[in-house]
Amino acid sequence: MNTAQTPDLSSFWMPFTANRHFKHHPHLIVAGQGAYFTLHDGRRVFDCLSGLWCTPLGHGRPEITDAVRAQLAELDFAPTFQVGHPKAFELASRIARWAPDGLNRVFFSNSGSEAVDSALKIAIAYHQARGDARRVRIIGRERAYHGVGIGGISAGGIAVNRRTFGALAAPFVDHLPHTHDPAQMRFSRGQPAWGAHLADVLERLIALHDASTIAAVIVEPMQGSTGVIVPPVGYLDKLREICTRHGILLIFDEVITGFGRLGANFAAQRLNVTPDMIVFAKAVTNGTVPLGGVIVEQSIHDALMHGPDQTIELFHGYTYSGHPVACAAGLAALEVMERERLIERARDLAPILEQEAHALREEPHVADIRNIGLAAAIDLTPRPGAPGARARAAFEHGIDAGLLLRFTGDTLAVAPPFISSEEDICRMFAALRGVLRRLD
Ligand code: PXG
Repeated sequence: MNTAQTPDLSSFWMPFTANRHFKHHPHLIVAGQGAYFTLHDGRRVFDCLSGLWCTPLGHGRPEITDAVRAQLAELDFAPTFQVGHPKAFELASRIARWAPDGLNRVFFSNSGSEAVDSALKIAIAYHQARGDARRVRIIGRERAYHGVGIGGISAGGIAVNRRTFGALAAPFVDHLPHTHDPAQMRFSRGQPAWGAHLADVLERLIALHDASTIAAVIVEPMQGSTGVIVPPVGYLDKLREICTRHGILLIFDEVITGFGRLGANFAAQRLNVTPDMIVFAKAVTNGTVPLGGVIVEQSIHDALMHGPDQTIELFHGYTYSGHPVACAAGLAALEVMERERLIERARDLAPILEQEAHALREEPHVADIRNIGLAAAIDLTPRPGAPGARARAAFEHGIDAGLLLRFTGDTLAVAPPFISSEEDICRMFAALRGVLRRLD
């Protein structure tokens, strides 16, 4: 790196980062255009994970830049407590049009974590409003990532995210087993055939806790952060059926899958299972301005609209819920996605990604490959006694090979921008093949 231009790195405490390692071996991203980032030393790298699943339209979209600039000039901030501004209503209506039928009320937050907490609160408030105040328990799932709010780490199932903060976690929570069993599904293409029966564990949790204590089940339709764990055929349908039978709300956390990643607006539509709420963030603004939210089925919303009409129905909200600049960015991003038919494009690119990903099967250290939509993960066998070291080495070699890869544990994940060309995707996997061959 060109140290003459390096800023002082000491003050920024970086999130989910090995800070000391980074500060000794920094990689700074200084520009982004299309599907590529430019690093501090001038090298260009392909953005293999669309930022952190945020930028399906690629970087530097002039339509979003123009919309944000115009919004800042016209109305840079306006409160949404007891007053409103048009863009928040327009974006909510647009998101409702993208969502499955019946899910048409939108609560805004600034991040996925806040959106998860909002959804859990809405679930509990809904049952309370119906006189079911005992329904406070939340069922999450092992290996789930629902962000880092107290609700998210409680329902989440990633042990390291919970370990230190156990004392803060919500008390009334239980977890379904995750669905990943390599012995049954190694090298699956798309949804594994095995595993629907794991949804039956929900019946056991209901027998244990009693349905009358359970407010909601929250799952990512495809578990992204933990390495593209694809739902078995029939699994989500079963969860839906069991929840409906027991009056339990089903929440899909679509922070990663929302807005096209699986080749449909939401995973709910791609997988043909309709939840009661959808949590979203990330791609709604193409990652440009923080924004998240919850799309709520109308009757859940309506159940809370009671009492005199001057009553505040839900004691919950953020200063920046429906921030005008975020909403302008969201409207512009969704407009581009519609106009350029980018979700269809993601769907068309998916078989190429599948074929290219699975073609790496015989490469050194590859233990498993999984994919769905425009996302894939490659598990590497860990170096003995050094978990994570091999994937970190792949990340470093990746930069030399022109790839910004995402690694977590010994898993590499790719989820390229929808604007990628077929050639971009083939080049990414060719470079990745070279990276795998260089690993020791
Ligand atoms: N739910 C899900 C399903 C997520 O994937 C969040 C909630 C939290 O969103 P915020 O905006 O609060 O970070 C997420 C975030 C990765 C990666 O490498 C994934 C996320 C964040 C950072 C990295 O897969 N997902």
